[in-house]
Amino acid sequence: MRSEIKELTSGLSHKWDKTETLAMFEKFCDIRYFEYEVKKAYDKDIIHMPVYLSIGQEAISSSLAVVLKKFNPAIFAQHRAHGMYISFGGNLDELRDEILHKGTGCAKGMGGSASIHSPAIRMYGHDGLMGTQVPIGVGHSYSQNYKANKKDYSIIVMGDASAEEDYVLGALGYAAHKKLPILFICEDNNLSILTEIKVRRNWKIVDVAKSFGMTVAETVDDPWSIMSHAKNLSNNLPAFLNIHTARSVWHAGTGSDGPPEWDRFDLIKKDLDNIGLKKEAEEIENNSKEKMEELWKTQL
Ligand SMILES: Cc1ncc(C[n+]2csc(CCOP(=O)(O)OP(=O)(O)O)c2C)c(N)n1
Ligand SMILES: [Mg+2]
Repeated sequence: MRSEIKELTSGLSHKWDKTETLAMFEKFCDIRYFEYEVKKAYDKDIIHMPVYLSIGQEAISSSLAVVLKKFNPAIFAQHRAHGMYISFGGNLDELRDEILHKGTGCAKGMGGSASIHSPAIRMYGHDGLMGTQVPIGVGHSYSQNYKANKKDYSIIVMGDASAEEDYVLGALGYAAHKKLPILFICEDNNLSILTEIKVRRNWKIVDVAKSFGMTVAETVDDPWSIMSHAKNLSNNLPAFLNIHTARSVWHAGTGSDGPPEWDRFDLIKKDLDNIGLKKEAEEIENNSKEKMEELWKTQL
């Protein structure tokens, strides 16, 4: 079970600009259909390293990109990072090739699914140790911002388990102390591989970030809520946003233990229908599916 969630949808969809809403949905579809193709390739034994899929969690990166891409932020994500790369405009051929370990991949085929790296979009690949992207990203931000009047934004993404690492907590404190322009995101799927939060800790990461003096917020992965929070928090950095989400597949690989507690894809489509965007949404989804099938066609 995921952590206790009271409201699955925010009711904010009708308040958002329709162009931004559709841009978010397009990114969401691109991640989902890209990863369905990864699943096909993995299940055919074409990929010989672990893959870390974001299926179920796509609303996080797709919503953040719509609101924050304009800042051209440096991005430090962790092992589950295809979504951030796709949402922030990473080259899709290079992502496919990285997952296939080809020299034409975005990390020259040496990182694989867990280390998606692209200087072109200011995204720095993960090294495999949970949470290290947090102190590294904070150090990067300090190096970019220590001179007066300089503002170079960063987004640092961690999982709910990585948030427990001691070096993450120290880095959060330092970022708060130095008032660095960083938005910290916790993709809270309630799981460390298979272990739920309730057996790992009895404290909340937002309480820790708040105690350091950061602005904090917590939400479920409704995209309109994420976009609203990201917009507000980006005026008040450093800030920490914890997002409850539901991963559909195993920690690594493509297996599943049955349907997740909720599938954000279905919930968003209902909202899009309610605000009169059903036709546009269907067209976007079909295009995205075709685009990703075409992208992988020669490899499968
Ligand atoms: C320091 C360290 N300890 C343990 C591991 C093994 N490990 C890899 S991912 C993972 C769980 C990560 O959970 P979370 O940060 O919540 O991200 P999620 O996989 O849920 O997206 C663990 C225990 C590791 N890579 N690094
Ligand atoms: Mg987790």
